Amino acid sequence: PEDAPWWTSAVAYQVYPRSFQDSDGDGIGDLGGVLQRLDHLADLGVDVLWLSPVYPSPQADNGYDISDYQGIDPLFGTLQQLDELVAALHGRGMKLLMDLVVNHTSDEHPWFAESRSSPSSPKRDWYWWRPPRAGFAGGDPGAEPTNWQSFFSGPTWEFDETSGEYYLHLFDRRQPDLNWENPGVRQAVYAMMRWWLDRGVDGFRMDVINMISKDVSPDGHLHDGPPIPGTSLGDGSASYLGGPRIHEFLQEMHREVFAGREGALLTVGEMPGVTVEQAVLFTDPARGEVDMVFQFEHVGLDHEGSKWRPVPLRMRDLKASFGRWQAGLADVGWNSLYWDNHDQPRAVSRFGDDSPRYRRDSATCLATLLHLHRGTPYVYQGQELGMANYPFAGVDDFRDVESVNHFGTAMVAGEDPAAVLAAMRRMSRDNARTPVQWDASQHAGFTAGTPWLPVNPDHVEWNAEAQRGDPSSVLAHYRRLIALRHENPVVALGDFAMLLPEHDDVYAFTRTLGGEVLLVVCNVSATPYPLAELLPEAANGRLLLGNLADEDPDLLRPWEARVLSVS
Ligand code: ISL
Repeated sequence: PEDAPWWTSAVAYQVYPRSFQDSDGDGIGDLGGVLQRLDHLADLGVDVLWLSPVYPSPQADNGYDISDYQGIDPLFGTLQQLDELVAALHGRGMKLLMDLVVNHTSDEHPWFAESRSSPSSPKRDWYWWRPPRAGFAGGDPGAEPTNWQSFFSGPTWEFDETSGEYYLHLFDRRQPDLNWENPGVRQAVYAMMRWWLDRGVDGFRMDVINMISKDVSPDGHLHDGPPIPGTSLGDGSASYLGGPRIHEFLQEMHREVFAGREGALLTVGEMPGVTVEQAVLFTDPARGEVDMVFQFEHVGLDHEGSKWRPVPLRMRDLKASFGRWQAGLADVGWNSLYWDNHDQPRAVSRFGDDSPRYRRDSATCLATLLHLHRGTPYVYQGQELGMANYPFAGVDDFRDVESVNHFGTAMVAGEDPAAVLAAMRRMSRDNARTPVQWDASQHAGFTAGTPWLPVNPDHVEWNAEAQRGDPSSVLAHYRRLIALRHENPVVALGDFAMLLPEHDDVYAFTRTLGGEVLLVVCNVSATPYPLAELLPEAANGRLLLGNLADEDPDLLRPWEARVLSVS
């Protein structure tokens, strides 16, 4: 335990700056706002702040479309404020992770402008330009160089009239993919990363980093994917998820950027579709790639094929998935742990029960379940307050490019608008993006102006101010969970063993280190269960942390969670 890296006992907190705190009244959160709210983070006890993008950007995807990697968008503030943030965090013993978005740039990045200007531009090869499919005229349906479907609906190719060629965009058409085959691209990215580290930032959360290597033939050919039923498009993921050179690129980045600075830094690769076998390779310290990855298995269990076809989560599927990740990274590598982020609906609404009766209890139960796993937990802003999904009235209430594009595509395909809206209410990323609820005032203390996305009307009851002094609040429970990880090496490093893998409602496991054993038992339902019958070993346990008052030794109440010392 003494030589375990610092982040094994750390907890990270994600700030989505646009929705965190506005300091200048324009309705959009900013760095000045983050600086004002650092006491909240210090009070929670988190060790790391991951800041979603604040770089200059046309904001087609809320900053995940970057037009200058080495600046701050005036919308969010100044480089000087970023330096102030680094200093203020370091002064409080916290670290700053910047978001690194280098699978693609904005279409307004000067690199892309130059690339687009002419097929003979020296930067032409920095992006993926391809002629129309043989036998098709550019711009015609089906003329795209491959059949791949974009993450944000429609084809991954945009036709450029000027040159008669297409460029690749796995995400929005305003997010052209960089060509990592080109060494000039890679060196430019590494230089930019070194520049941020030299400024004092402590690491990076790397956006869709497992997509940077594409499977391309020596002659430049990219391959069609299997057709997606009901569409004219195909699934290209085999060509870009964990592509042939991904490990080579990450190892090169490590050598060029992190070598000599490793100990103090933290790197986490966001990797949709990553398997546990691949994650072992990505996070094996001996290989020099990244410290941990964000995997997506558990956030894919409650929908079929597409996130827009949600189905209820089955607890045994969650156990099987988390259990495999815990086992797979037990000896080599490391897990990250999360329920939600700026791309996911609110956890209490999705996996818990946000009805008034169980909202607090299910929020604290889910928190306990996650934070007692082995790995580094990430708290998403507002999660520590029990923030819930937003009651969207109609399609005009949505702002997110993914949701807006999806609605448009679904209408063209003749889907039922009411059904499409129902799925969007449950799954839209905008659920996570409403302003943080600081107090009960009109705009929840988020802004003096008009918020860019409305504040959830439930803020009058659910807000930080109301919870701060209340020991039974969701906030206080998060504080205790974070402190427990800091204090107790079993929480940080203990071996994990799943119990009751087939049980529909009770999620239980042990953590063991040396002779010490913790038993964690969480009732993820509104049905009470006889604890002694399910887990006799609980009887002699000493309660370290629970989420409900006055525990009854024999009964595990709805959404009750207990952490017991049983050694
Ligand atoms: O949001 C998703 C679930 O529907 C994913 O498809 C998401 O787009 C994917 O997890 C990648 O996310 C990251 O890259 C995107 C950006 O829109 C997300 O906000 C970011 O977290 C493109 O940069």
